[in-house]
Amino acid sequence: MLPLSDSDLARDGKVLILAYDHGLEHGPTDFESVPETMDPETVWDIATHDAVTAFAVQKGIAEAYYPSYADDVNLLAKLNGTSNLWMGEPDSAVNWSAEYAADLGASAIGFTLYGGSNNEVEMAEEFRDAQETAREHGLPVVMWSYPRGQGLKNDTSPGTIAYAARMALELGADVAKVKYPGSREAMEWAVAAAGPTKVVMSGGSKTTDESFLRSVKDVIDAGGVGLAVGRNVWQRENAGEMLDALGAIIHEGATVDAALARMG
Ligand code: FBP
Repeated sequence: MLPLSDSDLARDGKVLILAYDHGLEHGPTDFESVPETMDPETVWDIATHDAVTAFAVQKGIAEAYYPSYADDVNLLAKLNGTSNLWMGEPDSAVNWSAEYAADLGASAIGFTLYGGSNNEVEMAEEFRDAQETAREHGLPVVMWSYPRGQGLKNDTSPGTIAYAARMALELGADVAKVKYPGSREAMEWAVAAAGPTKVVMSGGSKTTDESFLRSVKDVIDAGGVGLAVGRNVWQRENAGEMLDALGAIIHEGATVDAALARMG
């Protein structure tokens, strides 16, 4: 396991990943509420915020923009991803190799595993290749650990999220990115299941400022190290203020009320 203190992915052990692979995963519809976010440059600019420790994007967006932002943004190379047009059992194409990401200057790699999918076995084998290559380059590995598929009735139940966190440990991820299981206690279970693998929460669809910040605070109080978030930041007109508030909670240990006060 790679100590996060040796990497750019974390600051003082805490992680705030801004994710922007939604154009692939969900399609341009995610950009409709704040149309400027269709332009990747708008979101790269948001990613330069001090609180952000890494920016997760797919290959094409990394190739086109990272060279201009290399001094200000740590690149998290999201290696696999699939469009919302795909109607089969959950799966995710590997779109670039960890080696290519390292050559491009990535600080970390990200990889989705749909545990419970009929494609879990192939995805785990693809993860093995990516993880071992990342190790050769000293890059931390973040697993988007999302159990889903035919057999799963509830993909955010406490037991499922603890299992997701455990799978990330067993397969060699440094960070498990899991959905919020609904309470601090459930997140504590996931953190315990992950052992030395660090746990971050996945943002989810946009909600109110207060309820989102409360879930983030629960994660930190449960022993998680932070957050990987997309829509709850850049689907807001005041994305910078939301990052101020998230930075207060994640990097400074602020209360939700104190963080909300930062939003003006
Ligand atoms: P959000 O904070 O917007 O949920 O983004 C996190 C993320 O993991 C993205 O990297 C990814 O595009 C999206 O969620 C996938 O979410 P789902 O597969 O649940 O639709």
